[in-house]
Amino acid sequence: MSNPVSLKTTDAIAVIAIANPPVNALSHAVRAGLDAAFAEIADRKDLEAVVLYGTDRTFIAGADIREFGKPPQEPFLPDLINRIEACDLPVVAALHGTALGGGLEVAIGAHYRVAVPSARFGLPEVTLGILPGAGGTQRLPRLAGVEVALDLITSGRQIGTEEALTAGVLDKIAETHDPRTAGLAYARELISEGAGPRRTSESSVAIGDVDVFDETRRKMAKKARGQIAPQNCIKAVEAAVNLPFSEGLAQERALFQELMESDQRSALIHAFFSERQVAKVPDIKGVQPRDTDRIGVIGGGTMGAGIAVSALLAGLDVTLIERDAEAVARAEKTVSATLQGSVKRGKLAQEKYDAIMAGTFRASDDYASLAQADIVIEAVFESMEVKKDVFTKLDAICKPDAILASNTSYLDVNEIAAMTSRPADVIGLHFFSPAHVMRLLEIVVAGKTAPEVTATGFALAKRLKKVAVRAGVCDGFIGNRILSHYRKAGDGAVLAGASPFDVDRALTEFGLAMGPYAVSDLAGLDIGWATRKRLAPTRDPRETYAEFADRLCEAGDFGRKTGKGFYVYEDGAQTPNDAVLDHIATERAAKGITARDISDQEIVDRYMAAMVNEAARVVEEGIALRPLDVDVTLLNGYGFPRWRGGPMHYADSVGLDKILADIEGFAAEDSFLWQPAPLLKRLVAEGKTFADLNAA
Ligand code: TC6
Repeated sequence: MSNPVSLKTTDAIAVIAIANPPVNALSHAVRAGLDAAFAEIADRKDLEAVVLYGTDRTFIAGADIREFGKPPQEPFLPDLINRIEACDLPVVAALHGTALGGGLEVAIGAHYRVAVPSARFGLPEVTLGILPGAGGTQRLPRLAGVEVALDLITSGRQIGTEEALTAGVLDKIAETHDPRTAGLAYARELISEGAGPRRTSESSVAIGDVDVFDETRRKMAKKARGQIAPQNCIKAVEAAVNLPFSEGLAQERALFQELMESDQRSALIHAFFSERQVAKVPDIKGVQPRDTDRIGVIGGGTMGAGIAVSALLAGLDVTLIERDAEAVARAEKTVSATLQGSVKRGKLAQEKYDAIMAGTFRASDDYASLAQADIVIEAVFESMEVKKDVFTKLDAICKPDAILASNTSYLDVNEIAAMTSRPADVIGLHFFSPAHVMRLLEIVVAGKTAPEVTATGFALAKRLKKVAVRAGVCDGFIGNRILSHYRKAGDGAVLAGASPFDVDRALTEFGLAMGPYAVSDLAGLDIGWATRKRLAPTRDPRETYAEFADRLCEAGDFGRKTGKGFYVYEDGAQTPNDAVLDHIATERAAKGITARDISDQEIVDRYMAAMVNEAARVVEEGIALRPLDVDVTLLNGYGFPRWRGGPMHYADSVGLDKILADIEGFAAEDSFLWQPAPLLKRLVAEGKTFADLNAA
């Protein structure tokens, strides 16, 4: 393999270029190339400075994550960075694109940093379950102070050039957009000033408030509940304050190694790669998407307005349709208020907001204004009759190659497509509420959807900065279908003896963002009730139907929106609604169930076994392409803890044989709910994992 690192000389300046596409990750070859380049520089007498830059689209986006878990190969990154810092000539890192993780650590191991105006910086290791283990936790506090270092290292957030300059991470923002030109100009300036090496490791650490460590520990214990990486990050920065540099480095190494060996690290890296893998869909490989510049949205409720805002924030032209002038005015108000919220949070410039409201956004009650739309997304009431009416109108009005999409979360997209004269142009685009915030988009491919239309769905998702997952048609697609199954397992645990509050507690302790009953309250209990009523005629008589949620609905208690559901919402507080326990006791008596103690572990085991079992069916039926597509869906739309990697990764980590044994055990109580999925049985029999299917 050719050397990805080249060394050339220009005006007594050694110019080192890194060319390891796509993101110049610090693979073994890059580390070896850099090591050799600095060894050569140390032997030469004709040089006055060194410039280090990345070719193509970025500086260095970090260590090569694909090498994690493999036997480490010398030169190790911390040693390489020490060698760069030890160089006797001034070393300039010239930055563009994203200098992330090990890439930023290389940059702060250099003596000076210049960046093109659009460059971005960050230490995202914590999001992968590790810490900046190549001196980053020791050098950043010395450069930028403890507060800034703790913030950047524990959040993993990226900053731009202005913030980096203020923080002391950067010395200069170049006027040029070419990193090599910027680096050479700065090196010449340093040479003319007679500037020598400036080693960060030799400077002291500035600390403003000594309580900052405890405060950050408390903050992260709440914000990153259950995660070990943020806590180790804090300990490492603390070592920068309390220990000399070399001892701090050793401490950083030990804390880094501990994280490298953790399950959380492998789960988070699985999530990282899976989120990129989901876009690799075989039937659209190489297929050109259609235009998505002009979007139509039908319906200005929470979902429709959220979709409109998401598209507007991505710079697209949006026409929103509502049924009459009054509804149009209401929708306009919702969109405007949401966008203003983005302005307030600094996510949208005021001028951009003004431009959107004056030009790229319009609301109307006239379907004819959608005649030129490239794609129309319907987000009206979840009723087949209403949807059919909308699609019939769209079919008559939209231009020939326009894509007609439904945001339905359960309904049959084939049936919707059949209403039109162009079923190949019809697709499901299932957004999650609030649509301008939630990252997940299920792309529901119906029987006749053309590959070009599916490819356009993925292209649109990319423009909206969403993670798109391909789903097949079934009741609830990937996410909601699995959800309805594990919700039944939650209800089963309640009928057997747990309370809904026990279930919520056990699952939030496991790491879910919210427990299932608190989520139902948030979504509105009437939504699930409507679905249950819709499915009642087709319900299998062998199914144990839990009725206690229906009792709440019958009393008009729909959750947060009515102030009462599984919980009571009063004066900003959420407390258990004891009436629920009476309903449950009555139901148990009617069903002849004697309540028993259910441990938190059993609640988690039931919930996870049900989730994994239905997910296995979803994969086997081709509703999800691979187990990883299920993981990405649950991680981005259903609050599953990222540091557990998704249900399928979790199942692999505890062992599929354990999941199967749990299912078989629970079947003694309810043999209808707990039928093992054939795929799960087969994998266990063959000694295989879901990861094996991902790799196939
Ligand atoms: C670290 O540095 C630790 C240091 C301490 C050591 C002691 N390695 O995201 P994209 C691949 S930890 C290997 O689609 P974008 C990615 O899988 C690291 N591969 O592009 C994809 O491959 P595919 C800290 C990587 O323009 C392709 O590159 N750094 C790496 O939307 C394109 O990626 C990070 O956490 C990597 N480090 O975004 C940064 N990075 O085409 C992680 C990317 O085969 N990376 N790939 O699917 C990112 O955040 C983004 O990739 C990006 C570019 C912002 C650099």
